[in-house]
Formats: sequence, structure tokens, C-alpha cells
Amino acid sequence: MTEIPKDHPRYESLLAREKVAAGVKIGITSIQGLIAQGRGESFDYLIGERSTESALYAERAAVAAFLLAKNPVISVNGNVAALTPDKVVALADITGARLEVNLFHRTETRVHLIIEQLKANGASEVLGKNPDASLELSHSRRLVESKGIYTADVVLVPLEDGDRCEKLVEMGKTVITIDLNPLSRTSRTATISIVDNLTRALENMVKFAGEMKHESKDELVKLITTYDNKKVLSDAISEIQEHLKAITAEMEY
Ligand code: PTJ
Repeated sequence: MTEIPKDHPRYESLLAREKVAAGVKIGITSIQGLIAQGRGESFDYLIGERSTESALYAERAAVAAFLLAKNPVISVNGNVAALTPDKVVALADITGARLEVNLFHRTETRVHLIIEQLKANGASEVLGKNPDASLELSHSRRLVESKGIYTADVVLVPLEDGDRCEKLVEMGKTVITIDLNPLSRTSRTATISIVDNLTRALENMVKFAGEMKHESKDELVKLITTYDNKKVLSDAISEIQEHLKAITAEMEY
């Protein structure tokens, strides 16, 4: 990985890019993952590279859903494994969620390497190697484990395609997504859409889980029942508009 000086004004963004590129080199991330990262970066610019109020609200609701769940599962793909292996393991630990590798560009080698990467970051069990159940989809993301994604009541699917998100919602699951594009089919289909950068979102969620696990069940239920995902998406778009207006004013275009 190229060393990025910490005082570089775009340190976080360049570091993330290096991590995804390194993931491709070691065979964890698909080559298409580079395109996904670029798409995400451009939306992050528009958002202002910060966790907005609407994102923080969705992240809190997502943590409440995880803490109330019977069988919460975090789905891990090649970009997640390259960017935030430590943070998904930490979130799984603190919420009692299972980790399951699930890939669009599935190869057994990539599944194996991602499992090893998560284990090197402290995971004890990682599902995904022996799929014994199938979602009604025509691509590889259909391959799931019966004790994981297939029976999960709450499932976090970061950087997802709209297809599987829709299917999981149809199956009656609470589906949480992390996607910087508030207009994507995934964001519009999910139960809880977190419009934030994966790294920031997981960092916030681990922190919230530490605080919220001491809250009463009633408080958590209240957060879920009053949660409004349509409002979150419309606020996310307004926050982008406001940010662009502020920048335009600052630059006196
Ligand atoms: O590892 P695989 O084989 O399962 O493939 C995974 C990728 C990510 C390549 C695959 O799911 C894919 O093609 O994803 P998309 O549809 O290109 O990207 C999914 C969404 O994630 C897009 O709307 C991006 O804006 C968003 N995104 C990309 N990087 C980030 C992000 N959102 C949050 N944080 C990011 N770092």
C-alpha cells in the first residue's frame, strides 16, 4: 500500500482508496469493487464527507434493530472486507450478530480469503463457505447459509445490489443498508437506509451499540416504531442540496 501522509488534506479518502486497491491485489476485493468505491467517493463529496443528522438517526435505529433481533446477521462482501474488517467484527461482537460472507462475484478462493481476513481481525465464526440455502435470485448472491442470512430477522447488507435487498425485504426481514447514494434502488428498498460512508457508519454504530445496549427494551422498541425511512431519504437529499448551496455561496460562483 502506498504510504499516505497523515497531514494530507484528503487523508481518509486516499487511505480508503489504497485499502480497496490492496484488497484487489490480495484477491479479497473484486476488480468491480474499485468502481463501486469511486461511485461512493463521488456521493461522499456531495454529502460533505460527514455523517449527517439523518445518517446518525438511521444508524441509531439500525443499532436498536440489531440489539432487539433474535438472529442478526452482517453480510460481508469484498469491499467491506478490505475497508473495515475490524469494524464489522467489532459490531458483530457487541451486538451478538453473526458474520456471513456473501459475494456478487463469487469465487471459493475469495470467500476463503475474506473469512481468513475476518478471523485475522478477531472473528471466531464466519459463515458463507458452505451455503445450504438459496434466495430466489439468479446470481451468486442467492447462496446463503440456513443458520445465517436465510433465517436472519435483521440483516445488515452494506454496499448491496438492489436485487437482493428487495428479496430480503420480501422475505419479511428488517434490512439495513449502508450506501452513500440515497437514490439507489438499494436505499429506496431497504427498511433502514444509512446514507453514510461505510467506515464512518460502522464506527458510529459500534459507539452507539456500546451506549445503547444499556437502554431499556422499551426505549429501543420506541426508536424502531417511530423510525421513518422515507423521511431519512428525503432528509439525506436535502442535506446534499444544503451542502451544495453552502459551498456555492462560499466560493461565490
Ligand atoms: O465483493 P462482491 O463480489 O460482492 O462485489 C461487491 C460490489 C461492491 C463490487 C458490488 O456489490 C457492486 O457492484 O456494488 P455497486 O452497485 O457498484 O455499489 C453499491 C453502492 O455502494 C453504490 O451505490 C455506491 O455508491 C456505494 N458505495 C461504494 N463505496 C461505498 C459506498 N457506500 C458507502 N461507503 C462506501 N465506502
